[in-house]
Amino acid sequence: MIWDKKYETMPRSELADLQGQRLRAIAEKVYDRVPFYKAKFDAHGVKPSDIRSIADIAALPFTTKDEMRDVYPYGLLACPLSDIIEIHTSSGTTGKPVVDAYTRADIDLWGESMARTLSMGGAGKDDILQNAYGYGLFTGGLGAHYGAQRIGATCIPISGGNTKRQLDFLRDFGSTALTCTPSYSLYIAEAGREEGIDFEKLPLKRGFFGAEPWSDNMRAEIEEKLKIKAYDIFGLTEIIGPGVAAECECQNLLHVFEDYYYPEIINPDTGAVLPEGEKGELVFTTLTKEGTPLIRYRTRDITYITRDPCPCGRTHVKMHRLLGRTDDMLIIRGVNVFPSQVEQVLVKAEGVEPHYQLIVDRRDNMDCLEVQVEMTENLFSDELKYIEQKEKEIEHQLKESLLVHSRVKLVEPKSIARSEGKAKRIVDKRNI
Ligand code: DLL
Repeated sequence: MIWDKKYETMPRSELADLQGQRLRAIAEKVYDRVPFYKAKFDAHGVKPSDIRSIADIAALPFTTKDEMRDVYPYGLLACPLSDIIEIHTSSGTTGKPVVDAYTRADIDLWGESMARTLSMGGAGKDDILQNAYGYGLFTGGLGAHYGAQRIGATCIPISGGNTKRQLDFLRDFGSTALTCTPSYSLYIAEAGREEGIDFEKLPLKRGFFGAEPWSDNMRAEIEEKLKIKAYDIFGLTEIIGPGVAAECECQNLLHVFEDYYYPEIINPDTGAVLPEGEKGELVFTTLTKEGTPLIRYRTRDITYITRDPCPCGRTHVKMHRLLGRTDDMLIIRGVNVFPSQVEQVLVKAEGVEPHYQLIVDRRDNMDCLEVQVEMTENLFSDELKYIEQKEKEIEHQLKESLLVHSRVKLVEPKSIARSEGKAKRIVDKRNI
C-alpha cells in the first residue's frame, strides 16, 4: 500500500519543483538562524538567493560528521531550544556524539517517514508489530514506534535482547510484523527452532530490517526460516533515524523519500556529483527538517542511485543496498564501532602496547568482536591469573566506550604482524 500517494507518486518534474522550493527555504533558514551555516556559506561564496532550482544544490558546501561534533551539542539548532521535544545522538565515534534534535513537526515527519516504510512492506492498522530495535538514544526503537503508531498498528515496544521473551511474545501475542536488525532476526529464528517453534504456524508475515549491512543471501535465509517477507530499511541518526529509504513490495532497491531527504552521490575524493548509476558516497540534504536541518551531509556510505521507473508506481529515486563505507566503521550487533575508539581505550590501559587487531566474526548469527592486544614484556612474565584479570578489566573499559561487548585476548609481545604501510587493524571474517 502507498501511504502518501500524492508525494510518493508525484510526477518527477513536479517533485523537482517542490525540491527546489524546499531547498531554497531551508538554505534561507539555516543561513539566517545557524551561525555555523552562515559562516560556511560565506566562506564558500554562496547565498541562499543563488538557489533557484534543485540543480543549484551543487553550489552549497558539504557538512561532515567532524564539523557536527565541533559544534556539539546545540550548534546546529535552527530553532529555539524550547521548541525541541526530543533528542537522539549517534554512537560510535571517539569524542562527542552527533546530535539530532527534533521539534514536534520533526517527530511527525519521522512518523510519516516510517509510516511510508512500514506501508511499503504491506503493514497496516491490523498488524501487531513486535519492535525489537533498541529503545533509547538509538533511533531504531522510537523511529519504528512512531511509524507503527502512525499507521495504527498495535506496537509492542519489547526493545532488543531477551530472545526467550521475544519468542514468547511472537507466540502469545500473535505478532504479524517484526522490526530488528537482520542478524538478530536470524538469531531469533535459530533460537525458535531450538525451542521447537514451527514458524509456519505463527501469524508472523513481514519484517523490516536495517541498521547494519546484509545481503540477498541473508534475506533468503530470513524469509525461509521465519516464513516471512523481509524488507531492507535504511536511515541514519543525523538525518532523522530509520525512515530515510526503504524497499517497496518489489524488494528491489530502496526508494529514498526524496521530498524530505534529497540524495546525491559524490566522488569521495573530489566532491564532484556523480551521474546516476555510478557508485560513490551518499550525501543527504534534509529539505523540511526544523530542529537540526543538514545541508549536503556526507554519510560515508557507498552506493549508487537510479531513477528507473518502479513497477510499484512510486516515482522516488532508488538506491542500491549499501555497498560499503569510505571509512573503517564497523557495525557490530547494530552498534557502530570505529577502531579508533578501541585504540583510545588501549592507549590508556596499563600493561599493553598499542599493537592490536579487531577480529570480527558471526557465530550463531551473532556478531562477535575479539580484540587482540599485545602485552608488555613485564605483564607477559606475570602470572596467568593476573593476565586474565587484566583482560577482564580492559573488556569492561571497552564495553563502556563501545557500548557493545567484546572479548579481549592479550597476546605475546611482537606477535601481531607489523605493517610497513597502514596497520591492518580489522580482520572481518563475517560472510554476510
Ligand atoms: O542505524 C538507523 C536505523 C535504525 C536504520 C533502524 C534502519 C533501522 P545509526 O546508528 O546512526 O542509525 O547508523 C547509521 O548504519 O550510515 C549505515 O552505515 C548503517 N545502516 C543503516 N541502515 C542500513 C541498512 C541507524 N539497511 C549507519 N543497510 C548508516 C546497511 C545500514 N547499513
